[in-house]
Amino acid sequence: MDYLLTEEQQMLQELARQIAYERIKPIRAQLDEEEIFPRDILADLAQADLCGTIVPEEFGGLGLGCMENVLVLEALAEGCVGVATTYAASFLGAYPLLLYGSEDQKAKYLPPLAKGEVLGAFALTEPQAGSDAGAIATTAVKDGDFYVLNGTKQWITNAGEAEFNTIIALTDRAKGARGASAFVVEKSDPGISFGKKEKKMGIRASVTREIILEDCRIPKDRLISREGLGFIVTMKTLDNARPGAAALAVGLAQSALDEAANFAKERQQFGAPIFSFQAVQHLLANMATQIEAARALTYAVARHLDSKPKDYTKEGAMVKLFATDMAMQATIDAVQVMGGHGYMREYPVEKMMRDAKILQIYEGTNQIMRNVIGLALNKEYSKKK
Ligand code: COS
Repeated sequence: MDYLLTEEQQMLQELARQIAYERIKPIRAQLDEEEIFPRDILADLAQADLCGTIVPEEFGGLGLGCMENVLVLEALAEGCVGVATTYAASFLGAYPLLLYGSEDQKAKYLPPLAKGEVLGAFALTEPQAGSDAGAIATTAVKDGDFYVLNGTKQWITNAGEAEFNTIIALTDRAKGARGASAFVVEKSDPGISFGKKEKKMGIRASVTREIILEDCRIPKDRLISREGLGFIVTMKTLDNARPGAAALAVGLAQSALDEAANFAKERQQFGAPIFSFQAVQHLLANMATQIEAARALTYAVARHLDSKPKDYTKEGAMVKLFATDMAMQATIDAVQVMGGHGYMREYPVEKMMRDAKILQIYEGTNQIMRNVIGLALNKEYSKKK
């Protein structure tokens, strides 16, 4: 379908696709199998000037919007969601700065990110605070010109690899979520350490670790915005990132459809290619229809965000929910079309099915997405007569 992309958007999409098909796809099985962090591919992305898409030009980026971001993420996910997650998680770490950082903070952290010299990470989740983001227990206590942080962050993408981490911690315990604040903590700061590399079902090229903060002392100018704004910083960060998760889902599902359709053309049963059987065509038809619907919604929400609306929480949740549920089903169906072959690690769709699962979980589970949409609807309809 023609989505009326500008010439610049088409070029960006082509560039990211080229990296996905020429650099990522040939080695994605190895990255998955051996759990290799994709440093070389990140270097290719940096060389192609793709690390600063959403970073403003004055901080060394391309100054592009959500639409361009989703086009790049979709293309990279056609190659490998593990690699694409690594790239996307770096922006997740940067959103608090992009949205709420001071000029000095932006000038310090964004130019090296845009050049691809450093990675970012975003740390909210804790052992006892997952879906219940307001239940975090990590604390940040002011001590003269410093803050001292204590606590443990869990399942943090890029942790240990990222040079800077945006950390959400309580500056006022009594106020709970409303006493949360956001900080930048550097990998080399005293008192920060990282847990072991987690063994995951999918996205195994990406790295997931704990961040352990033990009397981690950071200068007070690492506070993002002001004390007490951490929960809002978090929610807005996630609102901005969720169309990206949807784009990963669309790219992944498209790749699964391509594999299944190409297989169905070649695979002969009952004396004919299995593509000629309606039972198989129906599975492919459902996949293609659902993928196109998710892509259209992803682009529509991205363009909506680029129009700078005041509130986009509902739309961010809707697109994440729809596209990632779609990708789970599409990858299951791709395995089904390919039957025994699909179940074998020799073929890429079993990895795609494993990779799809996390999309329904990270950046807010799809159960939480429904809650968020429900709350927004409740608010909307209670205003209507
Ligand atoms: N944008 C701006 N403000 C928001 C917001 C948003 N998207 N969502 C909530 N807020 C505000 C609320 O308006 C409220 O403000 P007031 O204190 O002024 O009333 C405050 O934040 C607290 O909101 P709420 O009472 O709804 O908080 P809850 O503790 O009930 O949490 C959910 C709500 C479930 C939405 C939140 O915990 C959440 O998003 N959880 C999922 C976390 C997640 O995605 N984790 C993934 C790991 S990070 S990759």
